[in-house]
Amino acid sequence: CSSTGGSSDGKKPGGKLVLGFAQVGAESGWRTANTKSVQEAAKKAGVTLKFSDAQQKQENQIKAIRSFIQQKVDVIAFSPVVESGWDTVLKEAKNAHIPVILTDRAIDSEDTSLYATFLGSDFVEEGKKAGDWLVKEYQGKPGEVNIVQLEGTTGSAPANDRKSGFADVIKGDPKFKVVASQTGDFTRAKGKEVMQAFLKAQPEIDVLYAHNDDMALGAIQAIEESGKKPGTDIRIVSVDGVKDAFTAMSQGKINFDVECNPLLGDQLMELAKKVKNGEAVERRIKTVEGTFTPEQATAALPTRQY
Ligand code: GYE
Repeated sequence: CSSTGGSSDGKKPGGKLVLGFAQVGAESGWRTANTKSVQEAAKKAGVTLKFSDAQQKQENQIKAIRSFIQQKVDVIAFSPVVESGWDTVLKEAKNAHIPVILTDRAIDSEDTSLYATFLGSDFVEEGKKAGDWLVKEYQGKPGEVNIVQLEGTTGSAPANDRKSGFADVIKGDPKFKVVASQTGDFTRAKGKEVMQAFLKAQPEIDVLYAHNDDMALGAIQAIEESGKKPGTDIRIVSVDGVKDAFTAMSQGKINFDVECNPLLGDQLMELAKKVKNGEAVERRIKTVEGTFTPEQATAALPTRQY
């Protein structure tokens, strides 16, 4: 790679690190909080952020990454919409000597030299936590437990992993039956629509497992419109831990929420500076997160940031 080092390529205005960030979209409260965190952290760290919103489409993310390569940004970070199909574009980044950081979601590429590090949650663990709660909740109670599942975006790491982590735990007891499972694309509107279909097709639903809070919140509307009580007639376990879900929990409409932390901005800026300087970073950085009962959610609500 040869560079004339001139200012014509628009690189490093004022010597600042230039970070290209290809976001998934604005599909959920979690995502909005994540975007805000990245934008605020960039400002604080003096990083020039080139931000792109892919509207949940992989092709848009690929285009954004190519444009970052063309603009010769210092570092590229992105939260991959789906797990597969990234090798070609990431090889282009590698050939251009631009380090890549995966934030929030992983890819399934076997070539781990295509990215410097992956910062985000352990989604399998989150699915397991949801399953653990369910097993405890129905311990010693006879009878089948009919579960419907609202899956996240098809092919995305959080949908794949939250599904498998949950399945792993509940398979230990045959009374747990997932009677219907479909994607709601992590949005409220889709969550509501798919829950309406579940309610029509399934005579007996005991539990809803939603891969994120926005789908759970959409489903709550569908359940209420059908004349049933969310949280009571149909017990609900969800993932994320956003404010709106905590409000629903304080009203008894969600029974358990597994936390997924969207505030990755500061850590991302730190990592970007390090990889830019060629410093060694850990390959996998997991976010620390907990779980919430309705009591805990109600207590946390006044100070919840997102
Ligand atoms: O749970 C969901 C969002 O990738 C962890 O994406 C993220 C997920 C999050 O749309 O609300």
